[in-house]
Amino acid sequence: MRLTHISAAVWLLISVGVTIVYAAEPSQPSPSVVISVAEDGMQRATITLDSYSYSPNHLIVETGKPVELMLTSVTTLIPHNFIIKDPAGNLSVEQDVSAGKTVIIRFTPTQPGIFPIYCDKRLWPLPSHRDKGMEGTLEVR
Ligand SMILES: [Cu+2]
Repeated sequence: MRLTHISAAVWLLISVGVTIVYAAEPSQPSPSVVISVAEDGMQRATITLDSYSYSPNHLIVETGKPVELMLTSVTTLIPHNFIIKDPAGNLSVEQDVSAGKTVIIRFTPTQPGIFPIYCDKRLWPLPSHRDKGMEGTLEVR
């Protein structure tokens, strides 16, 4: 490789790196995911739990079909949970996820609607994880 090629490659790497950092930096857009229905009828997705976020954090599913979520914590110390509470009582999910652990949960949404997802852990007197941005949305269509 000639020197010009090398410097071009370095320049490319640097500009790609800068682009990625820039894109990830300001006001993180909430990634939304339409969860597809597998052949067995299950709507499967993997959610990464970090301090203090779910990724993706906007899940779109179909009514009346089972949902299977693999909740994967990538934290080394801080425990989190995954809560979905429908005020009307049609949907109630509450799952603890210890640091670094993976848990699979299953539920079937029976009513369309938009339901908040959140982590209610907190280290008193600090704000709850939800207040620090650990929240999302389950959209049942
Ligand atoms: Cu949390």
